[in-house]
Amino acid sequence: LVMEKQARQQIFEQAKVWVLEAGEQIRKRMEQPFKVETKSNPNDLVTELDKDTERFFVEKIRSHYPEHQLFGEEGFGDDIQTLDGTVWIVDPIDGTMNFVHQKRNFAISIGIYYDGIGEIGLIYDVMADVLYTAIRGEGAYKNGEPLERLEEPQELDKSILAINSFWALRNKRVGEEGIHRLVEKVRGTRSFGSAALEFAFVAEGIIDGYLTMSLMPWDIAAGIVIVEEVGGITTQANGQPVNMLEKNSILTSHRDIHQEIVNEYVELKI
Ligand code: 2AM
Ligand code: CA
Ligand code: CA
Ligand code: CA
Repeated sequence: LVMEKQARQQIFEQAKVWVLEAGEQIRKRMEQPFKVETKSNPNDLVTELDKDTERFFVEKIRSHYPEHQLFGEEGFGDDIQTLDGTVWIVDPIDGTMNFVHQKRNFAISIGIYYDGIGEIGLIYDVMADVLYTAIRGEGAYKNGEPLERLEEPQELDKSILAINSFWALRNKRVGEEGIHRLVEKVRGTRSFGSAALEFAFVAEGIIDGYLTMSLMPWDIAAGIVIVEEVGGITTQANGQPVNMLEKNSILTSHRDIHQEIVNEYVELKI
């Protein structure tokens, strides 16, 4: 069964209205002081705006689409066991550290899945006021303008790769030697601090790939749909399919460099 097209379009239009409204709220409220707390460790930040933004989506979805579920980072949604039916996978603020320290470079990320298939993706760069969107099979857009498919051939030594600092650490989960060779091989590396925006930038073709060792479903749900719509590929870092109910390592990239990174450079140790 697939999602009915007209219903899907209606859900997309509604989600777009809500994400823009949530973004406007964040921009207003961040001018006042807000409370910052820590979660799993002193660098794992959460603010009252993360929580309130997720609550905003929970309330909207429960009142407009009571049969839909919401799976969100801050836990105000549903306790999801399966991806049956329509599930909104929501990260209310992706890049909370950027939000707190930089007051920019963060996004709202919403993936809408139907029976496990990504149907809709929205990534809203709140301070830049740039909205990346995609509906499965209908292409990807940036502020309503179509994104070009990633059709130009791409080579690894001419690629910019987004990668976070795990490769500089003695990370037990990934072979250092391969990552060192990869960093030497590519034209340059970047680290934006928002997984959702890193996916959006891959889709836009302004970076060629994003490699990271540990992301949750809400970090990637929207991005996967958007990257797929321009012909990019997303898998776990070892090339295995992503599991949208669990933590994953991630490689999302232009088609031409994906297999080479997996085969020649990434050695997962778990
Ligand atoms: P977050 O800001 O929504 O928590 C930072 O490199 C990226 O990794 C962000 O997209 C961030 O999402 C995500 N991330 C996932 N788990 C994290 C954690 N435990 N601590 C910090 N960032 C995390
Ligand atoms: Ca977080
Ligand atoms: Ca996130
Ligand atoms: Ca978040």
